Amino acid sequence: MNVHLADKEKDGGGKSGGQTGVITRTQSKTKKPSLYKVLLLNDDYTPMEFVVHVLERFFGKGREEATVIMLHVHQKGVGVCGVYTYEIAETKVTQVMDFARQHSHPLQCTMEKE
Ligand code: TYC
Repeated sequence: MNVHLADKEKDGGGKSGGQTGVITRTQSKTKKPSLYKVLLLNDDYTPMEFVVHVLERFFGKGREEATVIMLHVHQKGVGVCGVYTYEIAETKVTQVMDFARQHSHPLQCTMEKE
């Protein structure tokens, strides 16, 4: 965003000592990555204990916080498990969907841009 202000020219070398050619960035070109919420959706069939286990296993939650999130989803219909960059969020969604499928539960997990 602000590299133009920070770009400066540097000596390209050569016997004449002319200040030509080489450009050095004095400020690194960093951009904040977009963040994505990973969401769990409620359903009528997935056991509460399974959802708590998912939150512990894939989202690093302790039993207490996992239970709070699970109950929030159960009561409100949807809830946030965590916020990640795109690739991490996508991986979490895939892991949860695969795990739920392996256990024949209809649990749904999705992501949305923050
Ligand atoms: N509603 C489910 C039940 O009563 C529990 C549940 C909670 C399911 C959260 C999914 O994302 C979910 N067994």
